Amino acid sequence: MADMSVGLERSNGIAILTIDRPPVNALSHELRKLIAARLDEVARDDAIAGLVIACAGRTFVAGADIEELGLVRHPMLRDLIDTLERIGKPSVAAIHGTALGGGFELSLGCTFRSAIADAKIGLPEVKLGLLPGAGGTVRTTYLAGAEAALKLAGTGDMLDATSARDLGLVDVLFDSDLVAGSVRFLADRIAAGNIPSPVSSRARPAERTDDGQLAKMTAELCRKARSSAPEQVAKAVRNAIDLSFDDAMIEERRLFDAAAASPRFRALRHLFFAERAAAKPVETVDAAPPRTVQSVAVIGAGTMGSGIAMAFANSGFDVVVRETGDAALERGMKRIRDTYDRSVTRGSLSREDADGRIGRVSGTTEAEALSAADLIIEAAFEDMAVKKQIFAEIDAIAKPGAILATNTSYLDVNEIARSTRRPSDVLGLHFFSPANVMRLLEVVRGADTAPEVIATVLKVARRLGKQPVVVGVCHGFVGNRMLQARNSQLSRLLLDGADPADVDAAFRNFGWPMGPCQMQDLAGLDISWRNRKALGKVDLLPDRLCENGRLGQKAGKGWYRYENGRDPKPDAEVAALIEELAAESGIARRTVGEQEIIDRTHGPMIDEGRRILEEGVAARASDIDVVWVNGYGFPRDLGGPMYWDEHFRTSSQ
Ligand code: T1G
Repeated sequence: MADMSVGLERSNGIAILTIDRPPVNALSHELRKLIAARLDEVARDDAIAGLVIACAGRTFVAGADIEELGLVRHPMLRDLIDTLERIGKPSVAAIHGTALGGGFELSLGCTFRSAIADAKIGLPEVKLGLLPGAGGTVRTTYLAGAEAALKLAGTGDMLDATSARDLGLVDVLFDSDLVAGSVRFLADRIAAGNIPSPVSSRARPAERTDDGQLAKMTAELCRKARSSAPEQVAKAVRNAIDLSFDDAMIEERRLFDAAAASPRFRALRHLFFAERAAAKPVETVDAAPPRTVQSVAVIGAGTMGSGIAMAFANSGFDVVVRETGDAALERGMKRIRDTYDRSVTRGSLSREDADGRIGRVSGTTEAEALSAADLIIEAAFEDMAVKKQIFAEIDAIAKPGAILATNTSYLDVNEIARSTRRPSDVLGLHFFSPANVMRLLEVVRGADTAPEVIATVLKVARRLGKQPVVVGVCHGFVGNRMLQARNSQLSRLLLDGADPADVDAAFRNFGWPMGPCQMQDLAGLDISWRNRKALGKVDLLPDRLCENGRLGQKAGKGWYRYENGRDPKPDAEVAALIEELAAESGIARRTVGEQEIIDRTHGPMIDEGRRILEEGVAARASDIDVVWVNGYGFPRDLGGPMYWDEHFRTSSQ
């Protein structure tokens, strides 16, 4: 109890209830009891004409306490909000920070909502496989209509205060003095006698929302989320239109209870806390304060280098991209300009924003330009000799305290660090392509990397909006090492009797966005072909595809053929090649079912994950889950590979 409080002050007949439970005022059972007691005090005090609910700290209530979800502990949030509506006195929720989930629902129990200009509201429950469980779908539909309610609760995205005001979800905005302004606003409305009824008593939206439109929106929401969770939101919104308020609330609660009891919610709750734990690794507990990073240099303007440069420019960093030759530099800078221009054309970025980001990226062929950088990221050719030569060069130029990072996706970071005189300032920052889009960032801790260097790059990762996971050094670190294991039996599966379309269909049915064959065609079969040759390894089937120029989508053919450039079509040539190689290997082909495909790909992947944990390359099984859902598209509803293995994998696997 000591770490939370609910204060109550009085100001000229207006009570100010202040919730204070760091870090985000999450509505735990204990907090709900304290709030209920204060509401009872307000209801019984005739000297109180109105109530402002505010929060201390960095944000208004950011939701129910996710740890407690699914537990029945009275007062339930739904009941607390009903009590708030019935205290018989007008109220204002004064919103700052992010009023999310149960926090925004609490505000909907008030007569009014006020917000500071940079506040946000949201109903992110769908990202946990849930739906709002305390009236959020019903009251939002009453205030803003069905389509707005479905969009807000179906995407789970935050809405800025101005947009919320335009939708009727917020009544008044303040540039400053939120609480004082809210007290004055309420006092004026009371004096004018201009007090609307509680949201639950207001008329439902008049317009008849088109069922077809809601259905179309729902399908699109599910497609984008790669989940059926938005369907529950749509049902609750539909009920808000068709049923009485009370009946709609009963139905919302029924839908919520079912969702909160589901394995999908438990998997997504696991990931919620796993992602936060991964960003706070044990290494940085006693670390010195993070260093300042504002100027960043990227070495290499290829696909990865330009993507990394954009990731930093998107987050307000100044970036200099260094290439050795003018032509390569111009290609990279053009790739950056073209990418932003496409975003403007698509309408996802304003011209002004795009120009601002382009303006933050400069190009050079001069090594000396690197000397001012706080952080230098090498994104050059995936070859140890090249990288060691680059690191020796930048070690001589970089200023003291600069952090030197390699974007290698496989190679030994310790060997690279040893090519410098500052190994404690060297580590790996493994971005995933496209680096300006993919959230995962494997932070590869070298044997000599200083804890404060880890703490510094974690702070940078947060500013980039990346999901960092600190991993140790081994071939392929966590993600790519397990990817190799997952694909280790792919060729043999195909020779045994599956075809590429069977394998990819099994993966899609499992929940992957696409299967390994299509993924390899997309990335280019020549990448792993080059890797195998460098390691002196042979994989007959893909080697033969590459030898026949079937390098993937970019070559118009790989495992599949691509007539119109993108859609994979099974190719008789590949089928014949598989038959031929099977015969050469004396393999009698047979039917290979979906379960066998999953067993023989996911089984080796999990075994490799266990070895990674035993070796300490990953600190936690949940870190491996975070790598896979954020870097490789492992279905979030299954919690990540290690969680899936423990909670979903059937015994036959
Ligand atoms: N419950 C419990 N802990 C929470 C929490 C929550 N709702 N939100 C954050 N935390 C913890 C988090 O684990 C971390 O802990 C610390 O707060 C800082 O979080 C009935 C059922 C608010 C945007 O889904 O989106 O309401 O690691 O690192 O980056 O209908 O936290 O420090 O020990 O993320 O500044 C709905 C979830 C719940 C919002 C802040 N609400 N939170 O981001 O900090 S379900 C949510 C967030 C619900 C009702 C339903 C973010 C944030 P630790 P952080 P941040």
